[in-house]
Amino acid sequence: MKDRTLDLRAVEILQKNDRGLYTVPTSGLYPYQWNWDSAFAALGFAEFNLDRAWTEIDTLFNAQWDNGMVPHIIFHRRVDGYFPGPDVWGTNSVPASSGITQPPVAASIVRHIYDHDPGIGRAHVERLLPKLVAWHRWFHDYRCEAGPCAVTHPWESGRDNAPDWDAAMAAIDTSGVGEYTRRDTAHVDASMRPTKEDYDRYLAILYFGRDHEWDEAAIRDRGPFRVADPAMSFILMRANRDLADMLERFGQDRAEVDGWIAELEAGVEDLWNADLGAYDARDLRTGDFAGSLSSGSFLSWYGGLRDDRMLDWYDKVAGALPYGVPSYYPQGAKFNAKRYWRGPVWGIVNRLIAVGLADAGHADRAEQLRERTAELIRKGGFHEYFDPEDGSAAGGGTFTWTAAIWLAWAS
Ligand code: 9WN
Repeated sequence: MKDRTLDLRAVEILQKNDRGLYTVPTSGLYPYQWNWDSAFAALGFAEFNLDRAWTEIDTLFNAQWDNGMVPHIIFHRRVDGYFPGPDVWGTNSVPASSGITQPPVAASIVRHIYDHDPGIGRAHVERLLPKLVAWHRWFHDYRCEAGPCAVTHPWESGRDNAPDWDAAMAAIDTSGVGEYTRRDTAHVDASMRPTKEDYDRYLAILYFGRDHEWDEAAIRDRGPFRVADPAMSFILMRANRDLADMLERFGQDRAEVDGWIAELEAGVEDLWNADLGAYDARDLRTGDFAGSLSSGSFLSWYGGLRDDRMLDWYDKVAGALPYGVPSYYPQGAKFNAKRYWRGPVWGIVNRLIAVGLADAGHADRAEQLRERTAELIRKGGFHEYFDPEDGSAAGGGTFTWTAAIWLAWAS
């Protein structure tokens, strides 16, 4: 049933987080433009202001690097309160930005928004298509290389402290990191955030990129962290399908993108962990599986795979707790209901999983996931994420992407 009060509140949150040409995830904790947050913001804006939705995407792609990379944070103007800020990244880009990327949900959202009103969207899509192709080509050159898609920093995955990265993170040398002051724990309780050891390693990996002047070949070949990620692979696979579809509709050649889809389809087979019976992250430096069943594994349907190998696990994980798909499986030893990506449930991930489930013919499960997500928001408001055991709200408040998925999907 539609809830007019919550609809209005969601619109109000998007407007409050709107900085004119881009939207912050939430003021205070995240005062800049983040890549996949921004794409989700556009999804939400499209429900009531299509022009503003296109502006969001246009601003994001105006920050694209010459090599095709679209950064994970864009520091349009200096704001106090977030660490690590532009000076720490040292990318010298204009506008200032971080040196890594984030999950490429943008092409799929562009296609979704275009379908709202092709008349309004046509000129935007025409301008965006070459930029999207360049970004995806960058992924295939520097992150996938004819295999599954890897992340070179946990922040790149958007799932910062997921247990998926634990083994690879344990190998990071933090001896050169030195002193620094975190800002996140001034905004939210430290027990909900990554640990100090995590942050030391995040910085050590960042410093490698900065010391190599963000040279992608060096990061690819010698970077300290390189983990193939099912979530990134499936999101890129889906984004490639949506991009190929748009290219075709605009009378352009889709062969290169079709090639990438085929490579990813073959590549994700390397991520099937037969012992776990699931898609699993894999450290490309050692070849070892993480042995971690996270919500990203359930994006195989979203990626477009039509086998149901993940269905038993889905029912076990989604059925274990009352509120949707936890970021790490509750049966796992590392499950923590409050600590960020080690257990809590995220509305945006639920939406991605549900879109895939519906496409693959599992409409009942998709609808149940939507309803459970809506229930979380009705109970706890538009928070960053939620405890999957009792549904309590966690992390930052008045969060852009939670408001956006309410408007575009959950309500
Ligand atoms: C680092 C903004 C971002 C999200 C990520 C989430 C968190 C940043 C942080 O916040 O990451 O990029 O400082 O914790 O993990 O998914 O995009 O909402």
